[in-house]
Amino acid sequence: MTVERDLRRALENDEFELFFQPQVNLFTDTIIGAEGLLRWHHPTLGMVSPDRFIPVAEETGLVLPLGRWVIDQACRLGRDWTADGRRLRISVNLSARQFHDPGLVRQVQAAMARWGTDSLAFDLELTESTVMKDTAAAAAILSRLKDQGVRLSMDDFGTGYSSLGQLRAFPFDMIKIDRSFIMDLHSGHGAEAVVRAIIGLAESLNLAVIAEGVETERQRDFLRAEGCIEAQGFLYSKAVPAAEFGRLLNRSP
Ligand code: G
Ligand code: G
Ligand code: MN
Ligand code: NA
Repeated sequence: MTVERDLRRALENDEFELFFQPQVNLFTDTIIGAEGLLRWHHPTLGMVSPDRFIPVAEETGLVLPLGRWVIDQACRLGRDWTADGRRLRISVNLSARQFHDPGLVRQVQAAMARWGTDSLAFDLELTESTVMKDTAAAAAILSRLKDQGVRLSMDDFGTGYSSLGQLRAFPFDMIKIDRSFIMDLHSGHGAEAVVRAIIGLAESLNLAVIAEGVETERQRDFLRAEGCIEAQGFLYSKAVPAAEFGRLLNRSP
């Protein structure tokens, strides 16, 4: 398969780029953070979506060196963006294989020690299925990450099977409401009740909450009315190259 063969060389050839999607305060429109999202500029196929190559990278183990590059890149750029004391949260996605890699904690620690600033909050996004695979091991890794000062977000929340009890047992800081629920708002599928319940759950567990995939003003207005403070989605911005994110940041209130 060409993707697998080409992936092996892509890191050396510098074909990856980390894009950033702004995360904003719904009430002030201030940029409070960004999610790093990988892009692969393939020499002949053009832009290849992570949906296509992350599963292959996961399968082959190439996600480990790739993930190390992502973490280092995110921290390095995060340092640049917070050099003036501006507070910012930079998140990256972790796959299951990366999460269970014994070198993860030290690697994150090294990147933060090398690039960290007092104003930078470095955040890791994990899905429910990643942490539910082996809950005892997951809890141990999560608490070691927390000890390093890493923030932890549960990605795609609402699509998996984690029990509320488990959610409470893990040291997450934030819930990311899956974009399928935001997409279904105002479509007669009852997503309003689900979104309201997740916001209430986050509040009662003392977790931050962010709505993903916000595309319309109507969705934004609903989230504001429900007291959701943070959002991410095409209404604000798609994922953009680092230089462009830097410009958005400079223009942000
Ligand atoms: O931005 P977008 O549509 O292209 O991302 C598609 C999927 O790829 C998302 O589920 C996202 O979490 C995942 N993804 C993007 N970047 C990374 C990354 O750096 N590491 C991992 N493990 N997943 C990523
Ligand atoms: O799985 P994860 O939540 O990490 O993936 C984020 C994905 O969501 C990326 O592929 C990103 O490009 C995509 N995304 C971000 N905002 C929106 C949006 O407003 N609408 C849609 N359809 N996709 C979005
Ligand atoms: Mn994510
Ligand atoms: Na998500």
